[in-house]
Amino acid sequence: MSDANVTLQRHGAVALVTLASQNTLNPLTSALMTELGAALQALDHDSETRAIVLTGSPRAFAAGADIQAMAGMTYAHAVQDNYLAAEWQAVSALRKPLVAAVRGYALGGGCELAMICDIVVAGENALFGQPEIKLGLVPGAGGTQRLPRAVGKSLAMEMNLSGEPITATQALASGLVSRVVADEDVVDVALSVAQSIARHSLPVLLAVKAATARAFETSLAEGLAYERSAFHGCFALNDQREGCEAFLERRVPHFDHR
Ligand code: DAK
Repeated sequence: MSDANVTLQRHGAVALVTLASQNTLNPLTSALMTELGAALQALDHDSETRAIVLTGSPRAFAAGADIQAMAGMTYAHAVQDNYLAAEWQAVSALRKPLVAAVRGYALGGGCELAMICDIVVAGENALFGQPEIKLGLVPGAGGTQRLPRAVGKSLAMEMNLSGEPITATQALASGLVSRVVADEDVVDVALSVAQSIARHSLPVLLAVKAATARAFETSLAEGLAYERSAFHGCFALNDQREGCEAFLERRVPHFDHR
């Protein structure tokens, strides 16, 4: 697949999806989000793909939703069309592990898109922010919800209320990203993180992602019950037998993803 806004490269069981709009700031237009959602949903259904890396340009992961389109928006239009909801739903519904490789700006919807990803690898010059307040807007895709869960109340409030971005170093210290590396290494490091994930059993990867995501959705007791049920469910898999036997036989497991 290759089109105007999103490109796809395959690296074995890992797919590299790149936001590549003509404007290297990657404004998240409806067209771009629709293409991205379609690309990710196709990969979610592709049995050869077990992990996905999402990146942007060296200048920007993404500078947020399309301000040009929002400038003329009315409340009636936004609410009747459920503006941007469907495009973003397709991305956040992804079941396979998604690693963000962030270089440059990750602002507004760009920061929120990174937060939808399961793991974020950042370049040393990356900037994360929710500048919507400067546009007279409330963040619309997780800035008020995922951000406080990721970085805590005080920093999230500061970012959302001031609109000022934080550096990659601050993002690492606050837990928004898992690694900071040289800008030129970001995609390779994210690919290598994704490769280390993609060597595992696909149904178990899906279960681990779903169970870990539950931690942000539910009470501890309900989350633990969900996890226990997922754990018990693994005993229905060939891959559980193979994984345990391979350990005891001191060999590398050969998962058949069933
Ligand atoms: N949209 C449209 N165009 C953009 C843009 C954006 N977000 N960001 C930059 N551009 C355009 C600029 O207008 C400029 O266009 P020309 O004048 O060349 O035609 C070109 O890109 C280059 O931008 P600059 O000249 O500003 O470049 P600089 O290097 O000086 O500055 C910057 C880079 C990234 C710091 C700056 O461009 C900037 O501050 N951009 C805006 C960032 C921003 O405010 N982002 C938040 C947008 S609100 C939702 C889902 C998502 C959202 C909401 C709801 N639902 C699911 C309901 C998301 C909302 C947002 O993200």
